Amino acid sequence: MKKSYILLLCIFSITLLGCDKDDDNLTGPIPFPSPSPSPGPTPVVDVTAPQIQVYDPTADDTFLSIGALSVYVYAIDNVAIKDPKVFLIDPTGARTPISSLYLNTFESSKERSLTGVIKVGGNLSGLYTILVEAEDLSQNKSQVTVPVNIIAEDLASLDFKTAFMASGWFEQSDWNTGYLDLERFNIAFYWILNQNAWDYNIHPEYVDKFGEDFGQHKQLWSKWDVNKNGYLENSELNNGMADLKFFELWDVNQDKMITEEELADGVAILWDVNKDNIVDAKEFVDKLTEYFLLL
Ligand SMILES: [Ca+2]
Ligand SMILES: [Ca+2]
Ligand SMILES: [Ca+2]
Ligand SMILES: [Ca+2]
Repeated sequence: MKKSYILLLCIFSITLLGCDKDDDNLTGPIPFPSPSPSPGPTPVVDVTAPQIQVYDPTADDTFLSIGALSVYVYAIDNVAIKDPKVFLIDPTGARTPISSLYLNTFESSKERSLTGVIKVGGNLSGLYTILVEAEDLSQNKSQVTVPVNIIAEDLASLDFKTAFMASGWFEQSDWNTGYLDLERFNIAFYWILNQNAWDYNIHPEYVDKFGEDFGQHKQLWSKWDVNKNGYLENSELNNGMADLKFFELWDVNQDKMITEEELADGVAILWDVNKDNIVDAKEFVDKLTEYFLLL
């Protein structure tokens, strides 16, 4: 009864005033006047500077000036951060921005990380510093420094192990873990065998040369390419590497991980061609340059 009364009223009011949905409230409670808008959240003053973590390089590690220096830095802020900046400071104090690092993407505006591989270059040996600066959107700044030793002397003047461990090759391959497990070990050697990062073909002559240079194995390719399709499948690489027994023999403490030192000692045995327990410059310089100085 009430409903048809409202309907009637509506029909009546359409002609005079127009009728809309709000009229459903005709019988509803009288609304309170809406309260004045509540004040917004008090703006928080950000006084906390970002935190920086340097995963690579490790403090006090040693690198050849012609080798690869891997850099991996991460910064996080409590609110929002700008892109961090990374500098190289040489022993004279000269500061050069490292602009070739890749900025990794994060969904969060609080985080940034930069990775890449640089070559220090030049002929100045000594203590260098990697300086990382981070700043948030409220101009709070923080910085972290990591000292590294750089060797700029001629390779031929160095002993093998020093030169090998300063090549930076290991740091590019260990995914910041400090060791290579079997899988990473084989992948690292795949990248040695694959001279061209843009194609996945591995050239038979190069595999043969690798065999000669790492223990005088003859015609390694024909042994490795078991299905004779001219292509090195993953399983062929893994089986081929297993046949060479590098991982097994070089893992001296048998913990199924190869450290940088175990790797250096393992290669040293193969490269000491005249078996006098010294890897001299003639024995290692060309090979180190070819296989482990990848830049
Ligand atoms: Ca902050
Ligand atoms: Ca094959
Ligand atoms: Ca080991
Ligand atoms: Ca020797």
